[in-house]
Amino acid sequence: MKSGATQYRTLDIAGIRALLSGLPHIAARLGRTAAQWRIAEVSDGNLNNVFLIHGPAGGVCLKQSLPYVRVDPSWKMPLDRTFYEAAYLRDVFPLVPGLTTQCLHFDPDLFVLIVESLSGHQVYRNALMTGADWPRVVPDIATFVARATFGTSVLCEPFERVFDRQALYARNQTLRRITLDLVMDDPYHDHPRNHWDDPRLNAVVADIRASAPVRRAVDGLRLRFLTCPQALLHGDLHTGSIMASATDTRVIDGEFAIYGPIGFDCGMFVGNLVLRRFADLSPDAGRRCVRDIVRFRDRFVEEFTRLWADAHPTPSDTRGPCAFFIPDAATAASPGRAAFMDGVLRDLVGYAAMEIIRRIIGYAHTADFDVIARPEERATRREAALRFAFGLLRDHGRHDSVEAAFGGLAPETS
Ligand code: SR1
Ligand code: MG
Repeated sequence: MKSGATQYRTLDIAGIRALLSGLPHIAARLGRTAAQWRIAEVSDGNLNNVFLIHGPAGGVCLKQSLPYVRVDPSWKMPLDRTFYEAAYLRDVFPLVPGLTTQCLHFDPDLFVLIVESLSGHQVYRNALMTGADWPRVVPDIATFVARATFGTSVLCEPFERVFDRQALYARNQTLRRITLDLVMDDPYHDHPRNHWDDPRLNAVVADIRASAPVRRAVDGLRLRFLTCPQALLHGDLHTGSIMASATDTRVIDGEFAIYGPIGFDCGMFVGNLVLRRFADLSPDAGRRCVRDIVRFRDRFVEEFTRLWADAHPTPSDTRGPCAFFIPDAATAASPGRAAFMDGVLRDLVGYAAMEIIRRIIGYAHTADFDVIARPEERATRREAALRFAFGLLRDHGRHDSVEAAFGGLAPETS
């Protein structure tokens, strides 16, 4: 990555106006003169400053890395995360053009990323918390994961191109380290970054930490996270990384992009659907959650399998994709492909469980449970989510299907 980091300064509203005035393609998109642009800070995530800029002709979204964690300035951090987000957008946008945003500009000195702005969208977590039930979002996310991962893997591309890309994202070590520590390590022992406000959770936390099968599962998933570069991942695909409306879905915030196991992206998303289910007091929350997880699995497998069926092996000297496990011509069956997909879904279950646990007892919680007014109810719901995730990890690898792992979240109907 090239950078003149000495020119870095954190931009305020005047600085943004000046920067954008000097970018003709952005200024044209906004329209008229800089004095007419409305600039509002909308920083919401843990790491960066984010601004929306609107002019008479249109809008853009500007994101700037800070030299520290936005929500904890004492936690210093290099600036390169917007570089990786820009790279991720450039790599996956052609694969999923309607399901993410286009990178319009990246400034390697200021670590500023500019993307198209969205209108009429909400953060999907917030939409779910206020009762939205939009049928497009879950299949859209499944399509996004299938296309973005398949298209950046050796199942689709010559290994030379994939390995060059792996080498670039291998440098995104700061954010991989955060995921490794915050998701896969801290919650499983005492660490000052962990926190939970209700002692009623202490017993289940102790049970999780004392369990040998959980330890084995976590160690296995941690190792796969570091040693299985199957495809380019979004790396932080929680429901706050999705902007949605009833008719449109966009994945944002790809700064955690790395090569890793495909089931990691699937598990992050599914884990957040499960968090929502435990925080949702409405009677059909369980049924909706299982419906959505099954919808996600069905669409993901369908799309990934379709893409794989269309990939054709090429002679090795022409450097085409490596489409392994060609289906049997007579039966169309490919046990090798089925085993690969089973492995992805096994990973999904494990990483979903780890996401649930870290969002309740680790550093970065989600807002889902905060709206439950009574502290006892909040604690009961969080404890139930932790017990559920505990079971997923304790039995990891022994679920025959996604239904076997998550079906218990829906109440029995007679
Ligand atoms: C210090 S960053 C904490 C969390 O925020 C991001 O959104 C990721 O989820 C990360 O784990
Ligand atoms: Mg984020």
